[in-house]
Amino acid sequence: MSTTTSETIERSTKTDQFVAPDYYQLDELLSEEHLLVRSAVRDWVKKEVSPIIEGYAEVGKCPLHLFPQMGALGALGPSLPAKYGCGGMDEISYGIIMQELERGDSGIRSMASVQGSLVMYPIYKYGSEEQRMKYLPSLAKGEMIGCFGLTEPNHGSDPGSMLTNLTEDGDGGYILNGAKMWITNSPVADIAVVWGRVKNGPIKGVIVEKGMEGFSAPVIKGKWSLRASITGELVFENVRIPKENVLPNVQGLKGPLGCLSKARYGISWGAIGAAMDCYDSALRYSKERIQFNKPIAQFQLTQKKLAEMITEITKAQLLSWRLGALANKGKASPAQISMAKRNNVEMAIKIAREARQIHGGMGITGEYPMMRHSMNLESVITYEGTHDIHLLITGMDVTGLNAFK
Ligand code: TGC
Ligand code: FAD
Repeated sequence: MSTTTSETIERSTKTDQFVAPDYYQLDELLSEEHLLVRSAVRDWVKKEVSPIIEGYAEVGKCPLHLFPQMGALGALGPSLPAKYGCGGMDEISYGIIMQELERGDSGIRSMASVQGSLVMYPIYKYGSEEQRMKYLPSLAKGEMIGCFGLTEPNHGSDPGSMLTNLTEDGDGGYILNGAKMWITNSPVADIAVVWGRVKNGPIKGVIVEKGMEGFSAPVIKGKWSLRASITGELVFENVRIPKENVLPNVQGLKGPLGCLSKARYGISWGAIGAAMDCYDSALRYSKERIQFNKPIAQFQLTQKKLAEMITEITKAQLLSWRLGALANKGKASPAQISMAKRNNVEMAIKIAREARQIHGGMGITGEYPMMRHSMNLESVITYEGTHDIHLLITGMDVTGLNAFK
């Protein structure tokens, strides 16, 4: 694993004063375990993420040294079984972890959600016992980094038309050719879970390992969003995939889409974290900032902004909590997950913008988190299915008519 040293980025001495809003006393709906998990991750974010994140985002570096720390916290694959070194937690705990990580930064949540939901989950769900035992414990500890390759240069919203292909190689293995685009963590990943179409056959998943001949993962530069997360391509030129690296227990697009359901659920919680951070900063700033001899919080227009923010955050919290309760019973449908991802990310992006306005000119600086969250959320509203794709999934669910075909 390549690393970016934390020494190169100065730690901020500013105290993270975040206080989470809980307007409807939703903490009463959480168990002791949920509260403990939340407090552990919140404290860690205050101590290890808040002091460095603006610095990393500014220079466009990924704080890879946080991977093993997230592993130690149990934030990587938290709801997978303890047998594989994971937390065995429920879906609400998983959501809370994503909320707290994204309160720090969407890029940090991305590191954890790709690792847990898009790499560890498919290996657990679709892999053999040998594959689980080989990869999951190291991934859970953050000693190994994984990435997920579905999107291609010419096939984003429509992954079913993918060109990446697998040609049978006689002994149950394949020869992999093609390219994937916009892949979180790919340049630093030790393994990639990659989806390709078997020639004249179904889509299958394979585990590609760093160093396999014909495999490269160039970085994508010039991002103004998720600057503390590393994104790249995956390029396969006649890469030989042995049988033991083929995921045996799934075929078809439902394989990768099943992983996306898990990750989108986490994002619905994560976006609440980003929104809470912006709201909290705006509330504090508006009570401290004096104009016309009054705190700006005393002006009706500021109160309207803050009142609308807390209303939307509260609605999103209720939506994700209920989704989590359904997920715990195995009853959260993909369309319900789409609704929550879409609603909560849009809610967060709007709040980041309004909170920025409340901070006036100061709001455009890295002294406050809104611009960073705002820019990050431009990716979050696009990846894991765009805002409009999720709208069409809801539309399809309620009408029974498919706008994609
Ligand atoms: P369609 O015919 O509707 O479905 C094919 C099969 O899949 C099943 N299915 C699902 N299963 C589980 N979860 C879901 N969410 C599912 N959605 C569909 C479906 O039942 C069917 O099963 P079967 O047994 O009949 O074969 O497929 P389609 O080709 O018409 O596409 C539908 C559409 C457009 C909704 C889908 O392709 C889609 O969701 N597109 C968006 C693509 C996307 O979200 N890409 C994300 C890439 S990964 C990423 O962005 C990571 S960011 C990471 C980070 O940093 O956090
Ligand atoms: P397109 O599909 O080309 O969409 C362009 C526009 O057309 C969008 O507004 C879309 O809503 C609209 N559109 C498309 N189809 C329709 C339709 N039927 N009706 C109406 N409007 C439509 N992918 C991975 O596989 N793994 C990763 O780890 C990963 N990480 C990412 C990290 C970042 C920072 C980003 C930005 C993306 C990442 N992605 C990843 C890719 C991401 O999932 C795609 O960008 C996303 O699915 C959209 O695909 P696209 O960019 O090709 O846009």
